Amino acid sequence: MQCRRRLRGLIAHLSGGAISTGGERQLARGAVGCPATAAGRVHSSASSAGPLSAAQVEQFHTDGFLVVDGILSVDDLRPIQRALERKLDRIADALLQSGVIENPHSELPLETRMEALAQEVPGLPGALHGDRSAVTAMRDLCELWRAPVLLDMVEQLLATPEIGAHSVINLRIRTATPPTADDGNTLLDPAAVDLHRVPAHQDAAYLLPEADNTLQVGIWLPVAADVPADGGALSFLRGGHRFGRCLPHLSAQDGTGFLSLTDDALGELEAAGCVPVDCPVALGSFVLFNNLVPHIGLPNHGSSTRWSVDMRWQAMDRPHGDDHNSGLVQLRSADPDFKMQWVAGPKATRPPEVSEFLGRWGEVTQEHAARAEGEGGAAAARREAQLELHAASRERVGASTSKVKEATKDLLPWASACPARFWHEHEL
Ligand SMILES: O=C(O)CCC(=O)C(=O)O
Repeated sequence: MQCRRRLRGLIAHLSGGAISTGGERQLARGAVGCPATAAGRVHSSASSAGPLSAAQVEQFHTDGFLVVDGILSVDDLRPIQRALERKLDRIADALLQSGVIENPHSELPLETRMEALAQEVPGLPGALHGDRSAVTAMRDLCELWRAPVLLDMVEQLLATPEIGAHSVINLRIRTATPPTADDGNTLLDPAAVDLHRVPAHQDAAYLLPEADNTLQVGIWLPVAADVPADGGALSFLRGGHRFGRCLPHLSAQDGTGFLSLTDDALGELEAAGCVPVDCPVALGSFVLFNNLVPHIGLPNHGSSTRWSVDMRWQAMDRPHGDDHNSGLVQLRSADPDFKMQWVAGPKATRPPEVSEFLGRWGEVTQEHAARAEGEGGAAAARREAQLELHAASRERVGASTSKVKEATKDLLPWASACPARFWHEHEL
């Protein structure tokens, strides 16, 4: 599948409402791809035999992302769909028994059923997304994570057979963007916040700096239905990983808890000629991406929920940077005696100066807040409005999430557990 390139302002895509220090800008038209300015992130483009062609391996390293068709099929995803349906059945039943909902909408398929349930229970998608242990307890997802054909492909990209599964894995349930939400999420209506829309970021920003120079190969795939560009697809800034560093991020300040690249950082990417490329993905296809390539989740203007999974792999001998989940699970090795076990290695150690909530970006956020206040007027008013919205949407959804947690507490883990004790390693 071809990615469709749309030259429109990346800042206009921003959902997180990063504290803006400038007006909206449009990305420059015409330039394609950032120059290779990065030192120290040279990855071999030589590919061992595997499912990707040499051209695809090259494209992944050049662009920072790659849409791949024909390696998985729709049938490969059926077990995951069935597991999600079973899980949702049990959750809806528990919500019904507890009086949280009146209608379990059992007759609907995954995509529209979640839409109907989330109308009544806005905390439901987030509660499912947020429960990583329930995700890694899904046998069928774990099987996909270590599927030999995917590991063959990852081995081509990492140029090593010593492959670990990174602990950042998400089941995302991206309900339709509220019709009243604008692209910047700046309306002062907590119900209009698109809580599942991910602002522009580099994945590395969520981890400790120790992992900035580790190549992590992310995979993002729809698991229920095709994802068209306007159905909550991802958009990548082509070549943005070749800056070779993690650019400054701020708290999105809109109730989502996400991080967002600063306007200055986006300006730097724009000046280097990086352009956004929207990537619609058909069921059975997927996008691979580098942990330093900037990307965002586009709004879901469809009428159904986008169910997707994203997970990551990296070389076992590189820092993973995750201090609050777990470490790596080794999935493959050249050692003939290697026997895969669902046991995660150690967490990274959080340096004392890294704050709990914003990771390493607390200082940048404070600095921007001070700058906005100093500027007074529109910037300060915007910040104030965003903080209010943040608080209101947290309150609204938080109350709903608590009800979901209470009603479903006996269900954990929701799906069949992995063969060994992988999910035991996680903190609930
Ligand atoms: O699924 C989305 O909307 C965002 C995914 C993402 O940003 C990621 O997997 O890093």
